Amino acid sequence: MTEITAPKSPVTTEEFTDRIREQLKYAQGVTPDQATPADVYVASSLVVRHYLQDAWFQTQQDMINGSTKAVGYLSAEFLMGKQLRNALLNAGMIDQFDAAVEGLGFKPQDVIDAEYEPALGNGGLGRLAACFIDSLASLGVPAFGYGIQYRYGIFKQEFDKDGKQVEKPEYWLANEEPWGHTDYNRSQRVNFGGKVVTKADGSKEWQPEWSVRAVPVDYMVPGYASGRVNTLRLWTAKSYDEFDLATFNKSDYLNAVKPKVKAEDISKILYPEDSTPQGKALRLEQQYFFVSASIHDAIRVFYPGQDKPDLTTFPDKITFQLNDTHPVIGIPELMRVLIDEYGYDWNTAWDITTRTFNYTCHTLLPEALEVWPAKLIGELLPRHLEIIKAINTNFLAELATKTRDKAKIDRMRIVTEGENPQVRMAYLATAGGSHVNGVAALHSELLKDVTLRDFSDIYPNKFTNVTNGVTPRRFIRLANPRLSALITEGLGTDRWLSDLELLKGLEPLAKDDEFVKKFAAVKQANKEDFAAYAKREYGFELDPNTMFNTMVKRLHEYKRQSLKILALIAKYADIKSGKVNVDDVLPRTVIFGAKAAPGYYLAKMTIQLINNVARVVNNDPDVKGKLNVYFPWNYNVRLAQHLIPATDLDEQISQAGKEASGTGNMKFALNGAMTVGTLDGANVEIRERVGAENFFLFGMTVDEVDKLYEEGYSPAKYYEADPRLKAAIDMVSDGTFSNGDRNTYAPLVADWLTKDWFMTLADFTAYTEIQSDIEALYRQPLEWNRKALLNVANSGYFSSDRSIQDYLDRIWHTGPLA
Ligand code: 26M
Repeated sequence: MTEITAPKSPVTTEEFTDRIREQLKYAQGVTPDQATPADVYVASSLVVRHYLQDAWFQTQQDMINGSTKAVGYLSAEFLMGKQLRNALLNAGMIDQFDAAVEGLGFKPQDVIDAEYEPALGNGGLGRLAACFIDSLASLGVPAFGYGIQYRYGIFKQEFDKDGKQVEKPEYWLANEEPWGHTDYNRSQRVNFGGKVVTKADGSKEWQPEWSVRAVPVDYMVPGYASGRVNTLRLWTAKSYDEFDLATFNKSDYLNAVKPKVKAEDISKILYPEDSTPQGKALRLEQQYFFVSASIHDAIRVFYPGQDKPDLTTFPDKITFQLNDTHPVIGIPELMRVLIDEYGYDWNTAWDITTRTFNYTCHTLLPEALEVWPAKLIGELLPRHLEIIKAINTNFLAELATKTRDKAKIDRMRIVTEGENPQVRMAYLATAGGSHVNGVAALHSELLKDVTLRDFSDIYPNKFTNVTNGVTPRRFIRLANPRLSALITEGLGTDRWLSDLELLKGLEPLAKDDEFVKKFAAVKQANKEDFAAYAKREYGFELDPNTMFNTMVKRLHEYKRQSLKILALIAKYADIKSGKVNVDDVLPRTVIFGAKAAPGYYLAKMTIQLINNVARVVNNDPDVKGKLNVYFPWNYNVRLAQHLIPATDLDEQISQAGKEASGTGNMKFALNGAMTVGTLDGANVEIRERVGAENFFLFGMTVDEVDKLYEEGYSPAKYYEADPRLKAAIDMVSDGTFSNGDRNTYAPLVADWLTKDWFMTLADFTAYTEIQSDIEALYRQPLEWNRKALLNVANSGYFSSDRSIQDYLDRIWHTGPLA
């Protein structure tokens, strides 16, 4: 008997059908005959919202009236992915939806696909925020996600005829968007610029120069089987000019409407840089915009109608998690609100503030740590600069009571000295909050020992780890229904969807050849599905009887897509030179997905190289179809959901000590892919859990990387030492992948041979050597699948439900609503 714990549908198929008809008629204004899949999508979404509405009200009421502290997850990005099917799953209405739309003459998949994916994030950090709010709601914890409703999400990626990346605006709101509920009555004024004056009583008054109206757009966040619906509140910027125009009757019409453009620019576009902050004023405006609105919103929510609320209880009402440094301006903002708007003294305000905020760091790259010129902050937020300076002064004084090491104190300054003082946001976050966490065990250690060493020396108890996780609802149940059914069959229950450690129960089944064969059949069917999808969407011809080998993530030097493509070129060169007999080559299909920041020259050149390797290799008859390279453009959540379940081998090959965690690695392991990877980020923990014998490890460790760096790294040495590496690089230089032009990739080649910051060349030999282990195992399908199944069985830890439980226990100290 299989135990089914999935939520029960609140509707029958007949009711669902009637409701869709009703929405088609009254909201869409079409008959079922006239309706398009997009109409049915909107109508169905409105029906789902309808059934979630009471739970949404109830959750908000219980939160406001109860005494359970809420979580405010402050994040500049929420990479949600499509909403409809997720909401249907969490509300228990998938079957009724499928039957209803089929009854109306539509294919459920067409209706699902009609939704435009909100791509309001760059990559890992934004997707993590989306997984976390899903888990918070599923655990029944009262929570708000607070962010920005960008009008343009991460750019839409295309490739031109030369294989170069072209960025197109992603105007995701071009069609009706049924999920967001704009609430004009709960807007907030956010001020900028101007000056600070000292009043007669010595208190400070900020006299801003201009303001923007922050209007919340609310999204339901339904928990899985929890009966709870939380809120994702994304702010959109509106101008106050309509007010001003109406009031002042300006005579110069064109000038009167001009500022409107500027105000509404604030929430216009998501910055596509995710590693090297550009220090642009508009980005700081975005950060302050959403954080200021969110703080005021929380005060409004938790102290309704109170003129003089007792804000010393604020940290008992809500805890704010800072998703990286992007919302850190919230620390001086809460100080300002408490002191200037509510009249608290500095020490009380500081106590409230430090008890309210916690900070998650997501990087180890020094160049990725956000730093703002004090001058810029002063121009945009003069009062905040004063407060930051005062925080810095107090902090340095406190440090002087804790250490006599003057050099150390100096290194820890929040505001640097000199002609162009800078504000270090990571330091401000560490000083201004209760806890700092990294996102995987290794990362948190390196944070303590390297990046924030001085801080962890003096405040060791502030530092903790919370290893990332991913939601099993979207990334197993929705993405991989076949595997989900098999897991439920194997475990005899579907409870794993809310308690993923239950996957451990699959471990004994890895000894059962019949079960392993079923598992293999699931993978094979997923590969066939993906081949059909790739054909439909991209025109690719993938052979599902080859190994599907995937590398999907942002394009970055440290992630080392170069290593993958060089190894592939080396294999191609082996075939071309006759060094290996093509008939002995294990057939592989290598699939890349990656966006490069528009200004990241080497990353964009790497994309161009991959596309041209694909063009040459796929069309070379000498290869006899043994090597295939595909680069589906515009990698996004939807493509991830199709590709991950179909992957045999996943690449996690960053230089050790550079990838904070990775979350793709978890999604692949949970979907029964094997991983080839370095000892970096969460790979370390994945390998510990699934077993070293079920993970393809290669490459230098963090210590070996450090040592080689200290000795003086010279990439050319490795080029000379490994003839296969030399052959691969020479092939890039000699025009094989650029129609004979030897200049096309010259900058990339020069970088490899003279700089190679992330030691791709040093790890090349080890990476190519591990390939024979991989191929030997793949030639034994039963053994391969046994190991892949053990990956699934032992990856339950990587549920974002577990991550959230760790945050609750170690940092937030709150829990589900009573
Ligand atoms: C900063 C300033 C200005 C404009 C943009 C940014 C910015 C945006 C996104 C900086 C970094 C951003 O994302 C970084 C990121 O995605 N980091 C990844 O976070 C994941 C979740 O913790 C980890 O798994 C990855 O290892 C880490 O690279």
